Amino acid sequence: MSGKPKLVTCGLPYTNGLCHIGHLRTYVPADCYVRYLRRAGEDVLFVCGSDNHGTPIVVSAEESGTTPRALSERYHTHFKETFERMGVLFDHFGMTDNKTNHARTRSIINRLIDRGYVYSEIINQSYCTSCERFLPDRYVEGTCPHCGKHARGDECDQGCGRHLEPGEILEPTCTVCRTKAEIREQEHYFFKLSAFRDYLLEYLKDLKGTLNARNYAIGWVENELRDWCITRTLNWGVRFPGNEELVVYVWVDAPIGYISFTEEWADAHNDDWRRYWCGDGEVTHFIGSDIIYHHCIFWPALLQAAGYGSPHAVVASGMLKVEDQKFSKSRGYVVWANEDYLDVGLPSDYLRYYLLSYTSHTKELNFSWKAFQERVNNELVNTLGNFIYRTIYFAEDKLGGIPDIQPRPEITEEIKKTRALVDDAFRAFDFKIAIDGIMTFAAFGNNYIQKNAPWKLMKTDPAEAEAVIADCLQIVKALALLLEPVIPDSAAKIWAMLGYERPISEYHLDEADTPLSGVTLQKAAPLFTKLDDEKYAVLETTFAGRVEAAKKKQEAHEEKKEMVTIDEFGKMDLRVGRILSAEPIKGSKKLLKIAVDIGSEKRQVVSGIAPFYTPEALIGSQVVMITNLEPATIFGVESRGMILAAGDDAALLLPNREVEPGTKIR
Ligand code: B3M
Ligand code: ZN
Repeated sequence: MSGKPKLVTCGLPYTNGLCHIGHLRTYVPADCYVRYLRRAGEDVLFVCGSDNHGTPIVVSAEESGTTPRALSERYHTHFKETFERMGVLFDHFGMTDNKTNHARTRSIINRLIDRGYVYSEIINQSYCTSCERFLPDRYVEGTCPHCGKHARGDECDQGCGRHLEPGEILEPTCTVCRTKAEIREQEHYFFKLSAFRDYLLEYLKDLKGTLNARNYAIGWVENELRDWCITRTLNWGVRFPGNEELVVYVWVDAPIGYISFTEEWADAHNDDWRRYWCGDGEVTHFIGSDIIYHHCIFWPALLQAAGYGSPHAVVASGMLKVEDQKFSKSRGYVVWANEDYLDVGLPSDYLRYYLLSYTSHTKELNFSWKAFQERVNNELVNTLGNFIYRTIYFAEDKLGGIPDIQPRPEITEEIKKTRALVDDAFRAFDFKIAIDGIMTFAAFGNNYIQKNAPWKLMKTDPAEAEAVIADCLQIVKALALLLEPVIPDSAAKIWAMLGYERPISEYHLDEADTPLSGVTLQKAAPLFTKLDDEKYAVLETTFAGRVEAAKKKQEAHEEKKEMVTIDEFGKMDLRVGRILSAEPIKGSKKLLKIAVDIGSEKRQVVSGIAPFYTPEALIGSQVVMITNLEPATIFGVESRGMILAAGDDAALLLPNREVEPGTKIR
């Protein structure tokens, strides 16, 4: 324990999409870490908020016919509520578009300008002549200049993962109207990131957190450090203090949100945010590994330049798979927090347990419903739930409460051993190791009760039965405290069953090996419910349906790609004509040779409508035909055009009133 005030943050969710398992992969461990620190008696503050700026949100708002602010508020509420439902409890959840953040961002930028870390430069930028605007970030698509893969706006998200500066993308296309963009000059402002090379190399050496974050960042800094363009041509965001026509790049005001959310919390709690950001406080950022660059390079340099303290640790979660496939919303390999999970009645603790214990925090996590079912049933229900239920049930039902006996030293020893392992593991962000340790301890409890069989001892040696149950109750108490960071709802239930009236969140982990006293045991109730095969089948079917639907959508999208433009349609010369004559073609049962008056001339075509019309019935009828179809010779007869008909039995298309032959169709 360092005694320093600690601040923990999570990467801010953009307000243009719903909460999914990808978010939870980072937020749940952060919450677990914070809960652990609190159980260990640390002074810790947990803040987050929604990221409201940037082009993706403007584009989404445009698409759904609303304003970026309204869209942001809607998703902001969604995230806030979903996190609460998942037991991810922030002390404060702010919005980057709020006043505090506008003010803090402008103040920091002014500092950077005063200190000479910002310069302006005329740069080439993509410009869409059809939309008549510059194309910042997500408004442009093209080819990554580094790896040649398809890239979107400010990042090569399908290729090398690099950040792309404005104007860098090759073969730029406007994402709104699909017009090829042209390159135009515009004045923008840059942050002198390159001046921080030495500082960053020193800083990164000591950066705490997970090694993936530190090592990637060191590699990038050693390789090359380019200045960052920190302004954008957009009408949504924090106005740039040096030129009010521009806004600040979202990746500047988003991390500054971490500071302004701390400010908002401090204002409401009569505290001083500076003790976290400008004093000896320790800031720990939990993020996804795709934003290591922003948090380990850009952000600490910005803070250093503006005279703030630097983050103490960056914890980056590994990649995510869903049912063995790379996580992908568009391909349906996703689990939506509400729709797929909470709303179908699944308890938040089960998913928390899965996410935290599946693998090491920095490794690839695969979510599958089958593995989920197995782990819930085998580990939560069979090992943990079973032991706790048996212990409390036996004590309450057979012994009438908590025996007045101290736990044996070997039990207290086991608790201390587990506690030490768990302390080390949580502090090292090794959530899986911590949980494995706790579950080993639960299995120890299970063995202990099984081996000693107090139900048998009751007949032969009731005093010994009481001693065994006193030991088991102590194990249950320790398990509740150790598991609170992992499965807080279940831990709270155990705590209440043990008879505590004050919530478990008010207790220190040191309580784990102090005997239960002054509490009255409550009736045992099962903690976890088995996920039966029927329920599993429903979950699996829903998932498969989503993947199928995504595939269909993708196919429809591809078909759409084959659509013709209005210009292409305009190339077809469609006209109304009148049939002058029609006669069978020798050797063919299907074809008729037809002469059509198309105003300017008499045109001969071959048409496959003989099965449906006698020649006599056709003469005099108006038809629609394409007149500039390439000529062809069919059964030795020249055909110059085609009469249009609908369906398999060739219903002829006609104007709904008589028009002059030769009238153009448009
Ligand atoms: N809004 C989301 C992401 O790129 C982005 C995080 C901001 S953290 C300051 O994961
Ligand atoms: Zn355009």
